[in-house]
Amino acid sequence: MNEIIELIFATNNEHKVQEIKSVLGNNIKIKSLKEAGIEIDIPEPHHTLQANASEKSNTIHQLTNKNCFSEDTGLEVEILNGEPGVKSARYAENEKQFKNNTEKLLFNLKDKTNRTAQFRTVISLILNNKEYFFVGVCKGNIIDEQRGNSGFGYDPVFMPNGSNKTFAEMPMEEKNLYSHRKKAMQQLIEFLSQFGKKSS
Ligand code: ITT
Repeated sequence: MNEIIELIFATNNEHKVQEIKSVLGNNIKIKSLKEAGIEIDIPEPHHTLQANASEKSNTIHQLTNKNCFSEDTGLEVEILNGEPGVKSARYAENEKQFKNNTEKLLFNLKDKTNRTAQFRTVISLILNNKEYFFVGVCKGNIIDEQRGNSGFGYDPVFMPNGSNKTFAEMPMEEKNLYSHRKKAMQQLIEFLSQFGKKSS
């Protein structure tokens, strides 16, 4: 891929923006919604990560007519039948009992021995008016307390397989060695590099 591809990243989550920017090569330039001057809260009304990712990228594409992508991520906990999953961002919404999503998760896993979980990221890319999907998974376990201050969301309770640290105890470069988001993004980068070769 020789030419630089510019993409709008349809997210309002600054942590995601930082993580995605940390894995890009020189040939892809990304603008967050904020950097593109777009103020919008895109609803996520669907029952799958793929449909929500598609909603976000299509909304921004219709608004800008530019190449763009979005991602939707869920934490899928085995013993909770895949919850919080697609509801990860809103898990503790309207529940006064919990300070945040992570507290509710720890409560629901109290006394449970099966702590198996995975993060799953689905990216929707709209390039030259066509949509493409990429998926990245990171398997691990939910520990029984919060550890670390880095990252965001459920990072303080998620320990990826192969490490004895939670994501929140890792600098971003270390999280990237395991991360669902990085894996999905790597596929997008590879796709764009092949796309660049075909179109040149
Ligand atoms: P956008 O829709 O604007 O991209 P969001 O924060 O609403 O941002 P999601 O709908 O994908 O993002 O919500 C997923 C939630 O799952 C998110 O709010 C976090 O709480 C959590 N989450 C996603 N990726 C995570 C990660 O890498 N580590 C920890 N928690 C994560």
